[in-house]
Amino acid sequence: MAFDVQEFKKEYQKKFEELFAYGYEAGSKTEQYIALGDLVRGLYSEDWIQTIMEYNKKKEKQVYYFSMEFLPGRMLKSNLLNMGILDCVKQGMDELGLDLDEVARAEVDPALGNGGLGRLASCFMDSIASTGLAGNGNGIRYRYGLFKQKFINGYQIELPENWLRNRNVWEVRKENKAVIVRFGGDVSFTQEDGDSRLRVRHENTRDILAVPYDTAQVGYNNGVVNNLRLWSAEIPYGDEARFSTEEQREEVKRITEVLYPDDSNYEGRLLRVQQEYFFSSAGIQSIVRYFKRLKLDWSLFPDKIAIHINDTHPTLAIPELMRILMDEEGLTWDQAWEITKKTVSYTNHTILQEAMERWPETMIADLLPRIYQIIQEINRRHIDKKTPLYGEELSQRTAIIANGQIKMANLAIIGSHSVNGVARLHTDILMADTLNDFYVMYPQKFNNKTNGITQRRWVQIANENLTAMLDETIGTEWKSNPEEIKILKAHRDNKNVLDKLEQVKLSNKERFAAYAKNEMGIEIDPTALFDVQIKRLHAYKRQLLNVLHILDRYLQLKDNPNANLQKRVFIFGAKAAPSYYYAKQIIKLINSIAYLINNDPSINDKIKIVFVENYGVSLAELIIPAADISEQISLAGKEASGTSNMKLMSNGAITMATLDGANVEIRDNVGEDNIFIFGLKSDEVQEYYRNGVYNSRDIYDKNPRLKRILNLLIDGTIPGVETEGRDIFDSLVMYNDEYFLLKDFDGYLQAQYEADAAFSDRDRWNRMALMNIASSGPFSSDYTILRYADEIWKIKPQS
Ligand code: 6GP
Repeated sequence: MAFDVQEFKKEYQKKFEELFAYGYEAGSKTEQYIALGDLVRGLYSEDWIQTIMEYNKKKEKQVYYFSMEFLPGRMLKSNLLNMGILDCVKQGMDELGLDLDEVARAEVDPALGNGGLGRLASCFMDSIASTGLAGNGNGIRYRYGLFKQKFINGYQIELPENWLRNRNVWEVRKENKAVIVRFGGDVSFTQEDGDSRLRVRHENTRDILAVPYDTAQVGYNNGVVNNLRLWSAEIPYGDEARFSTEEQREEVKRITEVLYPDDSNYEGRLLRVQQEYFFSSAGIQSIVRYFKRLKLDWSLFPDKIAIHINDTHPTLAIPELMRILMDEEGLTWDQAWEITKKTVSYTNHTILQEAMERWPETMIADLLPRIYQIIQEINRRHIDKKTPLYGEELSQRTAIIANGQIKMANLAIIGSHSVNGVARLHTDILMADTLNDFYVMYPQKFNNKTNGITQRRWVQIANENLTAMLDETIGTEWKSNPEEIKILKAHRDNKNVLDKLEQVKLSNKERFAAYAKNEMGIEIDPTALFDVQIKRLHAYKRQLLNVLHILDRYLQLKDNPNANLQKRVFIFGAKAAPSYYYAKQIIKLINSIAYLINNDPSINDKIKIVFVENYGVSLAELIIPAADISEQISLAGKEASGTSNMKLMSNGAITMATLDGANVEIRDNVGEDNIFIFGLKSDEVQEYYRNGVYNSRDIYDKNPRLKRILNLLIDGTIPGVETEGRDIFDSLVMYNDEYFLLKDFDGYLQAQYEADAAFSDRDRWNRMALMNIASSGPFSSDYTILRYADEIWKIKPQS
C-alpha cells in the first residue's frame, strides 16, 4: 500500500481531531490507539469491498471456517504489517512524538478462545488471506471473553473479561445481514391437495435475531481482505413486546454473553448447545442467502461452497443445512444429503474422551425439534445402510444416537466428506484407535493436516530483533515464503552469525526480565537459561513433571549450595478451567514453590520461578522470543498436536519433548541433535493401558531420589499447600499416576542434564537454536492451509 510518512501524520492528526475534538498530544493511550485503528480500518476498506465483490463476480468457490473460538490477539500491528505500512506508521508516530508499541498496547487482546484450537483458527484466518484464498470465518461475538486470571495467595481467581470496554475499532456491525434463529416450537407436516410433497410446519418458535459483526482479515502484501463474521444474539426488531420482561430479554442476551472456559472437559449444558446452534444456523443461513444470489442449480452448491467445522462444536451446521435445503428450498432428502456431505469437512482436535461432545436426546428434542428429527433420520439411514455391509455390532457402535445421547463426532464424520487429525501421530491414533470403527467404513475420508503457525505474528511482530537479523543474514524472501528460512543452515558454523543470534536472544530475555521486575517484582538474570512451559493447565500436559524437576534441583542446592548447576529461570503461563479442581491445585502448588524458592537466599538465584498471570496471546508474544527451552512434555499420545512447540522453535528455543503430537515431526525436521527427546512412546503407553501392569507406588518405593522429592509435597516444606500437596501426592503415588510422570521422571532428568551441558557450550547452543529457526519453515500455517485448500476444500489461491 503506497503511503508516505508526511501523509500519514496529517491523516492521523485529522482523524484524531475528528473523533475527539482536541489534539492528539492531549489524548490518552486508548484514544491515540482508537484514532490509529480507525484510520487503518479506513485504509483497507476499499480492498475489503473489492475482495468481496471479486469473489461474487467470479463466483469463486469460497470456504467458510466455522469455529466456536477465535483468538486473534491484538490486531493493530498485524494489520499494519500485512498492509505493508508498519515501518511507515512507526516512523510517523515517532515523528509525532508517539511510540507505536505503547499505543498498540492500549488495544485489548480479544480472548474469544480457550487455547490451541482458537489460536489455530486465527493463524488459519491470517494464512487464508495471505495465501490469497477466498475464505471466511464464522463464529460468535462473545460479550465476555475467556476470564481474566488473577492469583490471590497463589490461588487462581477468575474475573470477567469485558474486552469491548473501550470500543472495538475493527468490527463493523451489519444490521442488514441479520438473520433469525429459531428455537423450540412445534413441528407438524401438511399436504396440500395436488401437492406431492409433505410440507413441514414449524410454529410457536422462540425467535432470536443474529446480528453479524464483521472483521477484516488482511492478507500479507497481496491486497486481499477477507471476512471474519461473528454473530451476536439480539431481540428481533418489532418483536420487543414478546420479550417484555427483563428475564426474557436476559435469556436472549445470554446466548452470546460468555465463552465457555473449558477446552478439555465437555459439559452438556443447555446454554452451550444454544450457542452452537445459534452461530451454526446463522452462518448456514447467510451462506445459503449468498448462494441463491448466484442463481445456480442447487447441485452446484458444493462447487461453490466449502464448510469446515473446527472440532464438533459447529456440527449442527450439518442438520441445519439439511433442514434449509429440504424444508425451505424444497429439495429431496437424497439431494440435500448429497450436497451436505460434499460441502462439509471436519477437524478433530483431541482424543480425550472427556472432551467428546454428547447431548442428551431429550435436550435436543425440546430445544431443536426439527433438527432432532433430521438427526434421527440421518442415524436411521446410516444404520440401515451399514448393517448389511459391516454387521450389527460395528454399525451400532457408529450410531449417532445411543443410550439417550447424541454423539456429535459420529454425526460430524457421517455428515462430511473429510475427517482430519492435526498431526501425523494424532491422525494415526484416530485411524487405528479412537475412530477406528469409522476408519473401517470410510477410509477415504481420513487424512492428516499437521497444524501450523503464522510466522508473521510469531516472528515478524513478536521478534523484531530476530527478524532484522534474518533479513540481514539471508535476505527477506523467508517472509513471503517461509520454507526459505532453511538457507540459514548455511551459516551454522559462522561464529559471527551465532554471536548475533545470541545477542538477539539476550535482548529478548532482557525485555522479559524488565516485565518480570515491573509487573511482578521478580528479579531475574537474563543470562540464565529460560525454561518455558506455556499452555493450558491440564494433567496430561504434565506441568507437574516440570515441577518435580525443579524440586530435584532445589534439593541438590539445599544439599550443596555450590552444586554445579546451570542457573535457570522457569517460566509458566497457564489458565485452569474454573471447574477443574486438580488443575487449580497444581497452580497453587507452583505458586507456593515459587514463593519458597524465589525467597530462599541459600538458593542464591540459581533457580527462579516466574508464573505469569493471565497468560494469553499478548504475553505469548513477549515470552516466546525470550525462551531457551520449550517444554513439550505431555504424555505420548495425548497432545493432538501442540502449536506453542512450533512458535517456540521458530524463535530459536530448543524443544524438550516427548514423542507426542507434532513434536515427532519437529524432531524429524530439526534432527536428533537439535532437540531433547525422552520418555515413553505412544505405543508403550498404549501397552501399559492394555496390560495394566503400571505401578507408580513401586517406583516411589524403589527410587529414593524421587521419593524424597515427592515427600516434599506432604512434609510441610512447601508453605500453604497442606491439602494441595496431599492430593497431588496421592494422585501420583496412591492412585497410580494416570499420566506416568514417575515412569518418565528419570528420562526427563537425564534430558535436562544434557540441556544444561549443551547450554554451557555457547557455540553449540547457538548452533542448535539456529538449526531450530532454520527448520521451522515447514510449520508455517500457510502450507497447512494450502493443503486444506488443495486436498479438502478444492479451492485455489487467487492470482
Ligand atoms: C487442541 C489440542 O489439545 C492441541 O494439541 C492442538 O494443537 C490444538 O487443539 C489445535 O489443533 N484442542 C483443543 O484446544 C480443544 O478444545 C477440543 O479440543
